Amino acid sequence: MRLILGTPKTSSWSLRAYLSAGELINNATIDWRSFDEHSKLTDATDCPTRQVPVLYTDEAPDVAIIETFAILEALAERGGLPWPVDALLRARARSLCLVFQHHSDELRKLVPMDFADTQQIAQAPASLYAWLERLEAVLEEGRGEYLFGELSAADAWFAPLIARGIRCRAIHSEALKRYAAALKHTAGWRQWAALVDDCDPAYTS
Ligand SMILES: N[C@@H](CCC(=O)N[C@@H](CS)C(=O)NCC(=O)O)C(=O)O
Repeated sequence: MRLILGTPKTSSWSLRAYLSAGELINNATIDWRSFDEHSKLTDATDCPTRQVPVLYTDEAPDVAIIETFAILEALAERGGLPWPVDALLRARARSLCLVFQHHSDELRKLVPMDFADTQQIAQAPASLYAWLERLEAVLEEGRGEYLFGELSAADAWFAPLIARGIRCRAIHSEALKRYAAALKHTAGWRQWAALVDDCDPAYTS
């Protein structure tokens, strides 16, 4: 399996793909790409939409799987982080992820993910708090450490939102603090943070 991913410090879509690979990441070839000053890939070879992430599977090494949501699905089917087993929870998890995808452009621009916290963001935008509150409501349903109980693809999807919450020092409730701590303890998050030059300790402690 080959994953084409962007810079660990800032590539939030890549973080999702990386985390959702779960243990598969240990046997994956990762092709890291960087961005220019306009946030465009400096090398878009094998990236059909000139964006990352891109997944190439062992069974069809010439077929590019693009769009992060589809990559999460493909990885879950191959032993990566699963979606919730319960059908209703699975549908809710996918709905939440897709609603976020369709309504997060502004938030992504206001608070780019940055594991090195290059510039402090003193004032968290209302849209960040609104999304953190939505996650908090799911967590308070009390299924366990993660959003839908066991660690799932939905947690990989929302990891960049938690990273944005950390960047803005906007994680205040006990439920969100516990969730952020649990995410930070996952092998995937720790491996990702270790890839970031000058990773801010807030992402690892
Ligand atoms: N809708 C795409 C978005 C992917 C995306 O925006 N990737 C960013 C990196 S985080 C990228 O490749 N940016 C370069 C560009 O848009 O030119 C997906 O779900 O994968």
